[in-house]
Amino acid sequence: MSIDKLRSLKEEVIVAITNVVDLGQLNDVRVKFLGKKGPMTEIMKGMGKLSNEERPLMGKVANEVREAINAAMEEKHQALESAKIEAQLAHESIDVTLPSRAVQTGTTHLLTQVVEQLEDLFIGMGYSVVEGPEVEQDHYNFEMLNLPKDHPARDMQDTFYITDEVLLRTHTSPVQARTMEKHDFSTGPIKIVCPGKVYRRDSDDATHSHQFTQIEGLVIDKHVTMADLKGTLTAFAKKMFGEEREIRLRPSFFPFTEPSVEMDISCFKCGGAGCNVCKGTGWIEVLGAGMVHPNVLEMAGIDSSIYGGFAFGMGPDRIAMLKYGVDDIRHFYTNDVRFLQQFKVKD
Ligand code: 2U9
Repeated sequence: MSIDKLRSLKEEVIVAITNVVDLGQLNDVRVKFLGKKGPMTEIMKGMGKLSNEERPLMGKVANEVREAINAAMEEKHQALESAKIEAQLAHESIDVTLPSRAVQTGTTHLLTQVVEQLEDLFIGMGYSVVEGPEVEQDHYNFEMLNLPKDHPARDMQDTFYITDEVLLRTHTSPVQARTMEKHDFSTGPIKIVCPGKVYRRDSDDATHSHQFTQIEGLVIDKHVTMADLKGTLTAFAKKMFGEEREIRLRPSFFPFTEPSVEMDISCFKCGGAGCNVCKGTGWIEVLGAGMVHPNVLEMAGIDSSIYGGFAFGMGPDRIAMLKYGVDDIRHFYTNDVRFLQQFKVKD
């Protein structure tokens, strides 16, 4: 092996290293030229056969060549490693400017929306919201509301009884009865609305559900008149169904109010001319109300010769069905998201 051959071997290896495109090929070059059977090993092995004069120069050049090759190898190795990392980073990079995938969010249930609208409306008129137990005592659900033991509304057919004395409340009125019983008039009048779930034994169909919602109002003070009730209900009708609404009170009967009325609003669809919503009458029934029966006041320990007031009750299910054109009460309780999503509220 001459010095020239050694130098041209170096050139050959450097060119081979330059042309390498990945770490695998670089390793092939290493094995081919520097491996056990490669020319470099041969050269090193052949050193021993050289004369004493030739050996130092050949040894020096061979070391230079080996170092140059090793340096080129190392440089290429690092270049390929960094290229590999660069490629990986480019591949794994995240474009933070891309729009994200839409997250499926829930929405406030339509019934909850309507109950909240009603609460806000009455809070705006100075009422407080009061809630109470759904599992109730017969005493608060019936007895205190002037529904004695033999009253037809207490029929086993209509009420879910748990024991003889405990039941699922059939209306939210027991919440008012409990409030009246513990009220201290030196702190001011009673002015409350009581929303919540109520239960009645019923066969479910498009207009009946064994569990539905109610919101009832109660005002007790000195000098409360039916004119106050009428003004309150007119304000409710206009705020809930439009400023153009008129109301109509028809005589009715409830055991807990006397006199009792039912309230109709002028039809919000046809304005009173007659249509499918008001069934041709021009009027839509929306709630019941009346002046609290003296028996109810006395049973709660309130002197009916000094205090009196009015009460009203309505079904948010019915209000929501009318206002949003829902044709089946069961939609509120079967939780089909296709129904619920139609009433999505914007936050
Ligand atoms: C007390 C005294 C009086 C609440 C009232 C009504 C009339 C009424 C129904 C309408 C449809 C309930 O949702 S509905 O089924 N309610 O017509 N409710 S007066 O009177 C009370 C309540 C509590 C202590």
